[in-house]
Amino acid sequence: MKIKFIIASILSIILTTTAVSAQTKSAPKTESVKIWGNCGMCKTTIEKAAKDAGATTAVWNKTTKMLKITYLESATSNAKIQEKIASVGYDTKDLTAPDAVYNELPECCQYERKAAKKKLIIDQL
Ligand SMILES: [Cu+2]
Repeated sequence: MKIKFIIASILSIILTTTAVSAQTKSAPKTESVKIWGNCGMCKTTIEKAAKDAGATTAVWNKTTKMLKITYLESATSNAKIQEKIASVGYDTKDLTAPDAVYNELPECCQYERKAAKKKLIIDQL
């Protein structure tokens, strides 16, 4: 009787541990990444691009320029999401959007670019 109880206890511990580790593996990852942009329209485009790249949630803050993303590692990655955002015209922490795409953005969305900022610093030296 006692042995049965011990076996049952051990089994339930193993099952719980397995369930927890499986949950950790499939748990969504939350990260913040800087995306250059201007206005509410930029916000819509950036968030849509992130979701198109597989993010489950994407919220861009116009003031801080930080994009908060959650995603499943089995579905996408931070790099893939940044690639998609850069491809629609927005500079990201690791990537610079193609000039041709940036130039096609509506006038209100022509934000001060990451590269332009760097150049400005060099010009001032
Ligand atoms: Cu905009």
